[in-house]
Amino acid sequence: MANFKNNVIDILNLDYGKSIKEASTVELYNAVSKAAMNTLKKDQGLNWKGKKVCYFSAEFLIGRLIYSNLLNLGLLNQFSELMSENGIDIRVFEDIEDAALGNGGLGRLAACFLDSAATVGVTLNGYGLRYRYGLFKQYFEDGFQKEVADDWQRAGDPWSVRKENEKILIHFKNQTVYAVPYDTPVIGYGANKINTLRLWQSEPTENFNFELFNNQKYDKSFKEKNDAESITSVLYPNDDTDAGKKLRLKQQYFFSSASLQDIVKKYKMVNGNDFSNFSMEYAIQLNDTHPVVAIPEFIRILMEDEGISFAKALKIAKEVFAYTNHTVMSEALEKWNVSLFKSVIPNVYKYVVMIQKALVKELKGLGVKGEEQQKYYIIDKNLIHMARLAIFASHSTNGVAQIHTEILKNDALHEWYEIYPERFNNKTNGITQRRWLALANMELSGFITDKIGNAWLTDLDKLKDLEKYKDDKAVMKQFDDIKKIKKHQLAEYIKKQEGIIINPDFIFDIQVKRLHEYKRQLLNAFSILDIYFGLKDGRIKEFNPTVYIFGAKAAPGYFRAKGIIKFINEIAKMIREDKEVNDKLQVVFVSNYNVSYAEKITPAADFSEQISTAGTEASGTGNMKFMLNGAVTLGTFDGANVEIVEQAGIDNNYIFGARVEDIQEISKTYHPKKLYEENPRIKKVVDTLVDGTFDDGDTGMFKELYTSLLEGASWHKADHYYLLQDFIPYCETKLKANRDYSNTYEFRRKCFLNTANAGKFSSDRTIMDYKEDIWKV
Ligand code: GL9
Repeated sequence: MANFKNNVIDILNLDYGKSIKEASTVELYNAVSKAAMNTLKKDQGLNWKGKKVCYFSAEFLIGRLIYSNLLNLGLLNQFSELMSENGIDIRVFEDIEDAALGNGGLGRLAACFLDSAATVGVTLNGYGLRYRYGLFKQYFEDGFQKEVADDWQRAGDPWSVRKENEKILIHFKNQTVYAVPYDTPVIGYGANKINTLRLWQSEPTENFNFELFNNQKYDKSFKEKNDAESITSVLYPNDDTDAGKKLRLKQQYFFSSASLQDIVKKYKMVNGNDFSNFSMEYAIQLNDTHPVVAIPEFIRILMEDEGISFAKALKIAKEVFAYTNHTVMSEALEKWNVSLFKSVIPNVYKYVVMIQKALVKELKGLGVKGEEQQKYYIIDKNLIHMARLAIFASHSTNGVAQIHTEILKNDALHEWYEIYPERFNNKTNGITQRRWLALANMELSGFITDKIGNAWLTDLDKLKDLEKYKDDKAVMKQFDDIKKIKKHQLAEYIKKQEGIIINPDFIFDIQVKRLHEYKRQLLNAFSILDIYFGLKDGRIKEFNPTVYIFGAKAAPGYFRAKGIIKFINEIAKMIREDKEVNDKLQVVFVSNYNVSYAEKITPAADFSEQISTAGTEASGTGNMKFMLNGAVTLGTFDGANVEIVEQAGIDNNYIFGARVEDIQEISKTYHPKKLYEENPRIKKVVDTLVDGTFDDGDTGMFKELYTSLLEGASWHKADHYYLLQDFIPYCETKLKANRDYSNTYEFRRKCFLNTANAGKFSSDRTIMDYKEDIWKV
């Protein structure tokens, strides 16, 4: 360890013939990473002797690894010293690309789980896809979202090791490819445990066909290579929707099959051909429906390669697999067209049919009558229902927040809960405090450690000890000062990134997350317009200056989401140019919101906007990051907001709007157009979509949003997410919160109590819950 610094110097010298001062950022990055890798003991994760959890996920949104690895290895101080000795800012690696191998919450959760499992000592290895290009990079052109490819390996990938000898053949109907593993060590805090993230890359079985090449058939010989590489070429940029594409199914099968073959091979090396012990050695957690094809593939492998009977293979599968549901959006519960499925993996389809037959037999045994059976069918009307397959052929189905699990049980998956109540359980999401507090907010983290010691780093419930300072004005002042620092830093960063100057003395009211109708960024936009008009016409007299900050990527094919981005950018421009209000109101939509941007944004928030329609956001995890960093939640009773308020107190947050039960009632007679016609405030903001206030460049986007609210479309009824229903309560709550901010001490005390009560939302706790209830490690 002591020679870590020298090691960096040696590597730079050997690899590039340069000193630290001469090295480029990329060279320095590679040298520091390599030196850190050299301090590791051999990775234990994949070859661990006890029970191993395999976390199958199509997405791991790990972000930047260098700082978190240095922290967990205890090398951050040496690194900082080395940089300051050479006059280099420790933030130098902020120019290095994030590894954005995920879309949003679901992929980020997987990354937090890796950190937490290694820290709490659970052997959990991640299995996924090594995409050549991660989630697209976003920029704005005249307020419209544009996308460019994310070449995340541009500076190299010094944290992974290619395991050439462990590559595996994957067979599709008309194609065979290699899955080549790249292993990234996952270092627990204190480096006591090192697990592995194994990502598979698709490659041709022969680099190119020499015979064809010699026959001058260049095209065909290169086609084989391209077809193979295309499987892991790009992450699907869809959030919560079913891409339904052949390539997506290929990706899912590719990594599921590779991971299973790998696991079975390792199992046999230790246990021989006796599979009766398999579920004692392995637990496989399926992160959403994306890897559910692993279940029939597992049964196929046991039957075809190991000669095990179907009944026995299904029994083992049920013991080994567990499924996590992350959303109730019906578009997101994947269903594969039978003919498409058969055109890609006909050999696996056979086993889906067998599972379907076993299901029908079991339903009969349970007394489910003929006509009631169909709603359970795994294969139904030419579609394969992946969630149904997962629930039937596993022992556990979990939701990701209390309210979400209740909705699964009582509504979305009610029929399954009726026959298998014991399979359903809740595992409220969490976030790793190492990344989201220790690294993202060193100022607050130093303050906390100064007050209560540093045990919170591995035991977040310790934050509760902060409560004893809640009436100490001097301590609240320190806490307030830290928020000021973080706001200044963010303002600096936004100036650098976006070229926009925001006032750090304003309230920072922030909504960052994927752009989706159900998350209701449009409702936030409307409320800002309402405030704008209220300030102009004198209706609003008491108002603390506020900057409303947005960050969000829209799926490239999601027309409405892109319309909402353009709309918010138009509002931002109008307000910026209006001298009458721009000393009180600002709006900024930051570009390319990603994990690293979130690390800067989260600590600077006063208000955290969590305003999804009740019953739509399964959990949310951004809400937890804001809470931990001392923001109050302005939100609905949805997802984990419910538990946040339960922990921190309803008086320390701002909750508004219809609840799940209310929505169920309201939906029966909902008439948004009536609300629009009867309430002039609603009418005024909605009309800006069509009355020429804003320009959508003749795309028809704004008109389409207007129609979606008042008339609906073939696929959704009018105002499907109840924006107009919640509009007035939202605006009133927002204005009340704004006024409350005037009492700095009282307001910061609320923020402080949020931090002090965030213990539950550590992903360390979540992992322990999975371990005890599901994995039984
Ligand atoms: C999501 C849910 O929408 C979130 O509410 C939840 O917090 C996370 C993690 O459980 O999972 N499901 C889902 O498909 N996404 C989620 O964020 N979407 C993306 O990851 C883009």
